[in-house]
Amino acid sequence: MLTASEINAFVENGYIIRQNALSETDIQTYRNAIDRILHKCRVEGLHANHLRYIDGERDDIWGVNNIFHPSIREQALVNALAHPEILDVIEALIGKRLRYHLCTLLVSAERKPYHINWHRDSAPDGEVPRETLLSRLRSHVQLNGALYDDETLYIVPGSHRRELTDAERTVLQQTPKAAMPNQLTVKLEPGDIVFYNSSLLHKGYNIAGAKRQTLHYAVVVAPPQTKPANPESPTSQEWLNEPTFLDRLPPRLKPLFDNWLKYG
Ligand SMILES: O=C(O)CCC(=O)C(=O)O
Repeated sequence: MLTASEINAFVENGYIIRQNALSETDIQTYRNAIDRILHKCRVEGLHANHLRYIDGERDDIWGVNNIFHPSIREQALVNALAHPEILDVIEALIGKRLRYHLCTLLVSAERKPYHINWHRDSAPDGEVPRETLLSRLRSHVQLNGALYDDETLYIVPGSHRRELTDAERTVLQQTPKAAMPNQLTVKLEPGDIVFYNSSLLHKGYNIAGAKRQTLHYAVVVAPPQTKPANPESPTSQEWLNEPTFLDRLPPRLKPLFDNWLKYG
């Protein structure tokens, strides 16, 4: 599924882009599903506590979290996680023992510019010890799957495997949206997917409001089978424990959600 050089690029550079991973039919199916979700969120006012609001003000959004919540769930977007061009790639990058982490949508805002600060997902200030970063080289995969042309994600290739440079620290502390040395704009066409390490320094920038609908999913390596389960089920996203959700999961996704329920 992946060449050795693609796997090596993911480890070394922190990302790989798979072009034309999604078919025209996939793209249209996912766009239609996202249109329905956005209608529910923006027009019907559903799911309000799970939206990514611009500037924290509840009048414009750049994303929808927890898209498997029953009030907005679209089976096509559940099935998308099992798409061979997604799940086979994730397995090739980090192995077959997986746990669900998040499924989110990233969308263009309607009225306000979208520009978020440089960060690593686990540390908004970017300060993570090198040993921790090195322990995460194949611990998880995050992806942006574009359904329209998407040049919103900016990254610093290779930054996931080292501590901040002085120049990066200065940007993060003083001008956290400014140009970063060695930054790269991830350019995706509809159907392209970038798979990346979320410890990369990255930011989102869609100042002109170009139409965006992008799947933003993440999967992590599950703990070893010998690790005892958490005595209590996870308290967040409790709907992932409902038979109406679990019974309709594609078979390949069942272990990912079993591990979510087991380890939280
Ligand atoms: O808009 C993007 O692609 C970046 C999103 C992001 O940085 C995040 O969700 O942490």
